[in-house]
Amino acid sequence: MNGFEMFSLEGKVALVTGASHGIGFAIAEGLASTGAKIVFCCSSEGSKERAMKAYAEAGIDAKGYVCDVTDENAVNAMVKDITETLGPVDILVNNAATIKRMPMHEMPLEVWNKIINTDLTAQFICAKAVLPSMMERKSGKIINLCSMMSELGRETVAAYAAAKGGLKMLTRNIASEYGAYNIQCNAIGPGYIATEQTKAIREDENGNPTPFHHFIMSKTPANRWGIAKDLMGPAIFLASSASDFVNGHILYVDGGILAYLGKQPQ
Ligand code: GCO
Repeated sequence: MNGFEMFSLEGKVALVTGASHGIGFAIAEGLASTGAKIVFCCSSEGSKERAMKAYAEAGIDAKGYVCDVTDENAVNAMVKDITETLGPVDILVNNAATIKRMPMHEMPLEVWNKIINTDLTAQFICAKAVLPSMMERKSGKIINLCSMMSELGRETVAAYAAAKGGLKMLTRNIASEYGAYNIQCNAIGPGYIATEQTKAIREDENGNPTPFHHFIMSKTPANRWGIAKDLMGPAIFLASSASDFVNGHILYVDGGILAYLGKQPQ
């Protein structure tokens, strides 16, 4: 197998959750560019329609579902339909997630539960739905989207950090439990990426950089926010045979944040 063949996803079915926009969309674009058939799901008809347009504009023939990934029956029905129409899922990218920033001592239990459900339990549900067929076929790739918050805490993101830290261990556990079936489960841990999700912490209401923006700059050796496309290469690697002996790894794509103490005050 040469280098190009190693990274090829020709003939593979990739399910990317929450891939109507942002990081999920960029990852789907990356996987499609190396030959994968893209299936995505999102939470409403409206975002599915907008996404279908965006995929068509990018020249990608994607199949979209509206699916609540925290609902096991809905996920199982979607996976069944994908299997019957396109074939079994070869690559699962657990990307869908949510965040709510507020002090923990003010966080209603419902908010905590919603974040844990969406950012941790849904990933269990989706992986569980695709594992039996991957085990039978002795082949499969599961990629979880972790975060800086899988390693570090900060004010206002208690539930998100707890879920993303849990997802890191779920990644290692899936790798441990199913590695013998030639299933690789790894994670991508994006650093601070300029997406809709981070808009509120990047810009004030007039579009000017926030103090948090300057803080992130001082923490990022690359001296810039990431862009969603920075995740494409790492996703292709973890979805392809190039990573067949890489298992339980968290690949941080953070411009160096986790290696750096931070810029000294001038
Ligand atoms: C925050 C959150 C997220 C980040 C991300 C960092 O600091 O508010 O952690 O907004 O996007 O997950 O990896």
